[in-house]
Amino acid sequence: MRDVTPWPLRSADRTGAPAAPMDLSTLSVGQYDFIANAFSFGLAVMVATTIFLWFSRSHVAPAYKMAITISGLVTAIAGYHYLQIMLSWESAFSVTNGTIETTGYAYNQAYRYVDWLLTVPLLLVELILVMRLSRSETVSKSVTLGGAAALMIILGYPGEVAEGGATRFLFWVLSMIPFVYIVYQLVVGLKGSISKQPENVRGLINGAATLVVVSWLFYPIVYLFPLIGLTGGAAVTAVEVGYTVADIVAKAVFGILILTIAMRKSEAESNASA
Ligand SMILES: *C/C=C(C)/C=C/C=C(C)/C=C/C1=C(C)CCCC1(C)C
Repeated sequence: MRDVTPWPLRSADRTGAPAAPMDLSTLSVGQYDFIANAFSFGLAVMVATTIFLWFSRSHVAPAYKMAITISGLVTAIAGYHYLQIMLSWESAFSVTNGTIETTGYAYNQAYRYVDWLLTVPLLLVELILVMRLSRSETVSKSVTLGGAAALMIILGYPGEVAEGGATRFLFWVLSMIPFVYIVYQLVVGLKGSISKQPENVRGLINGAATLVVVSWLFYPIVYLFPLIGLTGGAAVTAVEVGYTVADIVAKAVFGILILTIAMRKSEAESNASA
């Protein structure tokens, strides 16, 4: 019979193969706790940011309310998934008398990917909305950038759950194609639109586009950790904590930056009309 145990729980002795690079059975209690704490911190940040962003909607002009609603929606979706990730992590292990064992329940990587599939296009929409471009430009940029973002996540998943390093690398390469397209659009494609932004926010909008590029760059690098010599518990810790830190920067810090831009533009526009 084919072994259908999801990737993280396959261990060397059950498959007869050498330990997979991200074998969860080699995790120490300390690494398990550290990762659990990182997830808990991620959850707290996402919940707090959602509340803060949604309450701050009243401080921006009507034209920017949708951008703030969506920023809070992104952290709300992420908060929900961090709760699920935390629960899945806890049920995948049992710790007794200072020793750790896998329980047989799979730690579910799909929560992260479903989260990204929803939130990554929305993050780009946040940026596009706060720029307040023409209606047709808003729609076309949202569709092309959002579509490329979704494709990038879909192409990454098969490699994330694959056991072999070769498959992981192949899907890394495929997913990098839409990734490079998005980076190009943010660095070069938005230049014209950014130069038309009011002077007091041009720097901030450039900063937001740069924050997207830099924080998103984390993900394909973290994904490669198991392929560049990190193995076992160290690889699992680097990947899980790495993604969590990147999520906090890309969603919460970015959301606050979008709010700041929206507040400045609202203020400038009300001064101009007064
Ligand atoms: C809030 C979550 C965010 C901003 C997630 C972003 C994720 C990426 C930019 C992922 C990119 C990947 C590649 C470019 C190649 C390898 C596979 C991925 C999915 C990790």
